[in-house]
Amino acid sequence: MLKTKIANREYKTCIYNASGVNCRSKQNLDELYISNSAIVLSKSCTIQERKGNMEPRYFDTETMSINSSGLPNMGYSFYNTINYSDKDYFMSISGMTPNTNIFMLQHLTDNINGIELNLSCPNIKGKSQLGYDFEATEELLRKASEILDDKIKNDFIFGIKLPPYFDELHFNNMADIINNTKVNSITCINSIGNGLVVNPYSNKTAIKPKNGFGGIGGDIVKPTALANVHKFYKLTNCSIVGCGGISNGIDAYEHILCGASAVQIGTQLYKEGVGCFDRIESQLKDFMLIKGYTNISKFKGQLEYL
Ligand code: RRO
Repeated sequence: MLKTKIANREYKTCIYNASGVNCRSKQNLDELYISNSAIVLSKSCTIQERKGNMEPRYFDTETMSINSSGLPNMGYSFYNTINYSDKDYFMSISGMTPNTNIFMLQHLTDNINGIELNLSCPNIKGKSQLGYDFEATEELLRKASEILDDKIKNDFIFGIKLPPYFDELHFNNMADIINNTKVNSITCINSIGNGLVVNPYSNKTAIKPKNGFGGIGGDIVKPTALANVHKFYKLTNCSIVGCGGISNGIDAYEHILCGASAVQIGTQLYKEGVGCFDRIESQLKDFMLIKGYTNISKFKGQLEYL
């Protein structure tokens, strides 16, 4: 019922982890591998191992999360040599410079079935999110397309993870850039960057790094996520992977209705653990039964306007 395709690759279900949650260590990745996650997606990696920002760097409530993890990861070589037999394994790449991204793309092992090039980490002090720099993004995607061209012909997934956009001009400009590259999958959205959560009783910020500023996720980002999913679904030929505000089957349904071929779980996976995949999958199936849909292709992108 939940089978889907991302670019040219087929999957038995359409739900997997958002990069950043439960995917840093080998133990985390193995948990995803044996879970009902459709794909195992790694933590965004840099060439060198990183410990990340100071703690506390994550805080959540019923409706939202804020994080400033600061790209803690085991380093590129670690993620590049992971090998799973009968489940796809994607590597998220988030080099500190365009050149290190290029290097990592040039040296991918054959174990990797796809990448998610992260253009949207909001939490590195002094560094802007690449996805908001249209010229730099265009240049990186052009070079990456050349490097990955042969792999893409063999059904490799060249995915990118975008920050949220909020303006018509930005949706159109980014879609134009993507349409001139070999990108075949777009994950919308990363956390909404540089939010600030405060505690009115203690007068303090909820997290420590960057004076409390961090990426916002959870329920409250769903309208922004759906808007980005739907815009890029309409404006590109890429598969869209929805991410943002999915904690139950109906949230997943809404993302697919707006055009997502698959969805990722971030904040809810952090709160609930890998059991969330089974639960959300069965809730999505239940809702599809009520609606009379036997396959997600029956309603994918079928959003109706008033
Ligand atoms: O590690 C992080 O602080 C982080 C990353 Br790389 C990202 O892409 N999105 C996010 O919310 N946190």
